[in-house]
Amino acid sequence: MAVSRICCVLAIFFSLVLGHCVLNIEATHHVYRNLQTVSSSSSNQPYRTGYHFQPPKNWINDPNGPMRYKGLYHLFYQYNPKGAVWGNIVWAHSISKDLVNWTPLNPAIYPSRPSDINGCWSGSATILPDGKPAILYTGIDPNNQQVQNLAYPKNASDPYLKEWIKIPQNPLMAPTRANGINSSSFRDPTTAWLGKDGHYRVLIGNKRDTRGMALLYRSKDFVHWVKAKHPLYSAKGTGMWECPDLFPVLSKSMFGVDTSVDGPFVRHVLKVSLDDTKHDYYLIGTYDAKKDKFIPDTGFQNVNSVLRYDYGKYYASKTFFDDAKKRRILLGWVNESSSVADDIKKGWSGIHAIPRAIWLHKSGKQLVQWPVAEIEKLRANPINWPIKVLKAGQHLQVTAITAAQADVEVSFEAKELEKAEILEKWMDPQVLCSRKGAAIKGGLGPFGLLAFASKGLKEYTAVFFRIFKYQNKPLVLFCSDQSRSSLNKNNDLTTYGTFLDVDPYTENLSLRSLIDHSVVESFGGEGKAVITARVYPTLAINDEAQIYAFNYGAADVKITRLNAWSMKKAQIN
Ligand code: DQQ
Repeated sequence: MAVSRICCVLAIFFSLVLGHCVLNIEATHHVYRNLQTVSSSSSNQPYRTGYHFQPPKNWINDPNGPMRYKGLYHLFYQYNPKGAVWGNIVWAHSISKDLVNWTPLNPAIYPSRPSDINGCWSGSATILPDGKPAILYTGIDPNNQQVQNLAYPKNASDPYLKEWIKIPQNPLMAPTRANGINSSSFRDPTTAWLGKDGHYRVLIGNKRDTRGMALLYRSKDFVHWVKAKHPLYSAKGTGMWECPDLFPVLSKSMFGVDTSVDGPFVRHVLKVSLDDTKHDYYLIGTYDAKKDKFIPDTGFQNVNSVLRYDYGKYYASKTFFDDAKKRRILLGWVNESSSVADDIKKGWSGIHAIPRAIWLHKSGKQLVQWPVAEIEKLRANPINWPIKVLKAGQHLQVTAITAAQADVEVSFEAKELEKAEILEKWMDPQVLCSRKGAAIKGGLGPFGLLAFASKGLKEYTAVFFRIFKYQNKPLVLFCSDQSRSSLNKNNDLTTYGTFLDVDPYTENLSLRSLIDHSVVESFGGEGKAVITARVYPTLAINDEAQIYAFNYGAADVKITRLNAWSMKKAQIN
C-alpha cells in the first residue's frame, strides 16, 4: 500500500516536473497517459459539491444521451473509471426522478467491440416512434478512427435501461477514402429528427481544414445512414465542432417541443462546442426542411460576437425534450479551474451545471435559461430583506444561511444613470470586466454579490454589474471576477464577462447565484446571460464562507429584492 502510494506520488512528480507525458492529441482533451489510472485517498474535500452533479470520484466530462424514459430521467456522461484525468472513457449512467437527486447505475456503454475498443465518446439518445430509445455514439476503433455506433436497450421494458446492446452492423458511419472525412474530426452525433419524408436526420461534428461543420446523415431505418452532399451548416475559421445540437424552439412560448417538431411558430437553434475556444456558441435561425440547410439570423462572422450559453466555464452541453413538463432542458459540463496536480490530489475532476430550462426570449434574439424549478425544493432557511439602499462604497452581509451552499436572488434598481462611466470605444466585455474588476471603484457600479468571501475579505468571488454610457445609451456589463477567489494562485483565476441586454431605465438588474463549495453559477437579467465559475477558496470554506451584497460605485443603488436560502444536500450520485 505504502509502496504503491510512493510510486503514485513519484509518477505524478515526474510527469508534472518533466511534463513529458502531456500529449495534446488533435482529437480533444489533454491526455496525461501515465496519470489515467492514478487514484487518490484524500479525505480533505472542501470543494466537493453539495447539489451539483458529480460522481464520488474520478474524471467526468460531457453529458451524453439525456432523456426521460418511463418516468425516469437518464443521464449518461463521459467518465474515467480509473483516475482524475481524461482517459479510459466509458458512458457512466445515473437516473433521477427530479433532475436533482441522482442514483448511479453501472456504466451503460463501455469499450467491447472493434468499433469502440479505444473509447466510447459522446453521443445522444433519440426516442423512436415506437417509444423506444436508441443511442448513437462515437466509438474509437483499433486504428484510432472516429466512427458512429448504435446501441439499443436490451430490455426496453426496464425503466432503468441498465443494459445496452450494440448492433452487429456497427460502425454505421465511418470515414472512408471516398467520403474524404478526417478520421480524427468526426464525432458526437446529435439526437436524430424525423423529416416529413419519413427519413431520420442526424448531425455529426466535423471540420475540413479550419472550417467547422455539422455533417448531415439521413436514414430510413436508423441503421443505414447516407451522408448528405452538403453539411447542414458550416463556418470558416471556427475549427472542430464538437457536440453539435439542433433543436426547435417556439417563437412566443416558454414551452419546449420535441426535436422533430417544425412549423410556422418554430425557430431553430444550432449549438456547437468549439474545440479551439472551449466554449458553447449558439445561432438562432431557420431550418429549411426541403434543402436540409440551417440559415442563421446572424452567422459566425466574428466568433466573439456569437451568443454563448454561458460566459464562464461550460462546455459540451446537450439539450433534451422533457415530455412530462413540456420543456427543453440543457445540461452542461463544468471543468475544473485547478491544476492537474490538485485534481489528482482530490481524486476527481469535473461537475455538471444545474439542469436549466431553455427557451427563446420574446424578442426572438436570444435564449433564456433558468435552473429547473425542482432545484428549489432544496431551499431552506429563507432570508428576505426589506427594500434597502446600498450606499456607495458599502457592503452588507447576507447572514443566517450556509454561505458555501446557497441560492441567492437579488435585484438592484440603479437609476442615477448620469453617474455612469462613459465608454468611449467598444471593448470586449471579458477584457472590460478584468480591467475593471470588483475592486475598481466606478460610477454606477460595480454592485452585486461577493460569494465565498472570507472574514476581512482576503478572498472573495465577485459577481456584479457595472453600467456604462456608450453612444449616449446605458450599457450593462455583467462580470464574474475570480481574481481574488483563492490564495492558491495555481488556479485559473480568469475573470469572465458579457454585456447584458437589459435597459436599466425600465428594468431592475436581477442576479441569481447558485453557490456550491467550488462553483458559482450566476444568472443575470432573469436568465438572459449566465456565467459559471469554478473557485477554490483556502479561507472561505464551509462555515468560514460569507456572502455580501456590495456596491463599490459612486452612486447609491437600491436593493429592491433579496431572497436567499441555504441549500440542502442533494443525492448527487
Ligand atoms: N469529449 C468527448 C468527445 C467530444 C469531447 C470525448 C467534448 O466525443 O468531442 O470525451 O468535450
